[in-house]
Amino acid sequence: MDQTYSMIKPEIVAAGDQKIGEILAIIQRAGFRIVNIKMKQLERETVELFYDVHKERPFYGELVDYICSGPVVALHLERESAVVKLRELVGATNPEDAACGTIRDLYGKSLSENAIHASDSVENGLREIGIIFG
Ligand code: FUP
Repeated sequence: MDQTYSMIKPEIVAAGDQKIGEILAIIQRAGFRIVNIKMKQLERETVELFYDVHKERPFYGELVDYICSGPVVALHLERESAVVKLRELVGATNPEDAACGTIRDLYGKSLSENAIHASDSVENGLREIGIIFG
């Protein structure tokens, strides 16, 4: 079994419980086990550390502001090939490019407000689980 980290982003959480429930159902139907879950307003320092790899990118400041703009739903997930399978389920970074039926296709609004995060490697997943869940 592999571990991965996912995070339902603020614009979805702000839209209310129904969308959160729908996204959790998609994840569960795809065979993921929820090891840990919490809805939380993240501290700025936590988000800066979380997105450290993007520190030099032009969108870093806006990305941190956005993730700090309201509570997120943090998810520690487990499944065989969890990282690859979750990224398939989530779709491309830009919802406009996301395959039909993926979470970003169904729920994403724009490149920056793209509904959900999914770790891009097993190593980063463990790092992100550590940052968010301790
Ligand atoms: P992903 O792995 O699909 O989440 O994408 P990245 O790690 O490349 O980017 C992380 C987040 O930064 C994305 F979810 C959205 C945001 N982003 C922008 O706002 N602008 C960009 O040009 C690229 C990414």
